[in-house]
Amino acid sequence: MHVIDSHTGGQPTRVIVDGGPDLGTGTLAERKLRFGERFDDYRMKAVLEPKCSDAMVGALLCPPTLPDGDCCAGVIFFNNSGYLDMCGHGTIGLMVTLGYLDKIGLGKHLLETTVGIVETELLSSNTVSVENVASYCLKKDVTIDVDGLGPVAGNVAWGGNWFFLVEQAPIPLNRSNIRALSEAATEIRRALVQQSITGVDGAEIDHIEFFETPEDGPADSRNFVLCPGLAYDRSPCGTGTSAKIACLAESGKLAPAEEWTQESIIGSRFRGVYRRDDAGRIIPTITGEAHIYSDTQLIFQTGDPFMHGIG
Ligand code: PYC
Repeated sequence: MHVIDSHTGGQPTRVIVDGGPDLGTGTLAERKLRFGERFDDYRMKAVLEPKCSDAMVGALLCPPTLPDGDCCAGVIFFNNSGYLDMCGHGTIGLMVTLGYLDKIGLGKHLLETTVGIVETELLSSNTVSVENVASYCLKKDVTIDVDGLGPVAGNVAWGGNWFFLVEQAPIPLNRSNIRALSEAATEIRRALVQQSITGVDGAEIDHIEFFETPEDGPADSRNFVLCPGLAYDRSPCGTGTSAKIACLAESGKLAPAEEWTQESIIGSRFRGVYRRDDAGRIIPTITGEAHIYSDTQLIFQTGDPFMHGIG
């Protein structure tokens, strides 16, 4: 399997360039289902230990399917626990990787994801902006009872994945608290399930996001995001920043085209802005940097007991 690894503000992306599964035809959402049902061993081989860390997000390149699309590619994102709909840092990593491979040049490129087409722009060999899918706040000021934390208030929002956004982080957002933050976020996720608080159509809220206002520096906000496989996002999380921008926009705290700088728990940054489309929906654009660090052939030796990863 030929893979190219990059990181976007510290958060890794592994693009399968060759040797991935043939998912056949149908919409990308149908192919994502088929990936999970029939070819999940490819996901495990690509992103589980011992070949990878838990933070890795995989990106399977697929031929685009939408009839009117002038898309340069289709993509299905996945991680250590399953499949993602959209991934902001992963899109930035993917576009930098396609540039590195000379498959695209500087400029605008449409990319098909399982939740729709996103417009990307390769601004330099390492900088990408992503105009994400329409984002919105579904439920405002929801209070849940959380074991060990008591009542926690937050917003449920969509930014390409489902998020529970907690303005008042239960613990200060610094690197020495990453384990405690992960545990607190895991309890919140569990409480959301127990208290039947979901996204649209009962979708599980599988990303938990805490915020803090930095005392100094250029960022408007620092965040900590727990991903579905319980790894934390080293980047400021593109879909999480989109969900945050949607909440700010809906509460009148951010105007169209006004810039929002989101910083991650490790200090990497995304710049975000939004526009309203003809239907009045919030369309965020996230800009960040990715760097390639490996162009690798993964080897699966006969007899390797952990060929499919440590599941
Ligand atoms: O950047 O959207 C993102 C993301 C989702 C999960 C990890 N990163």
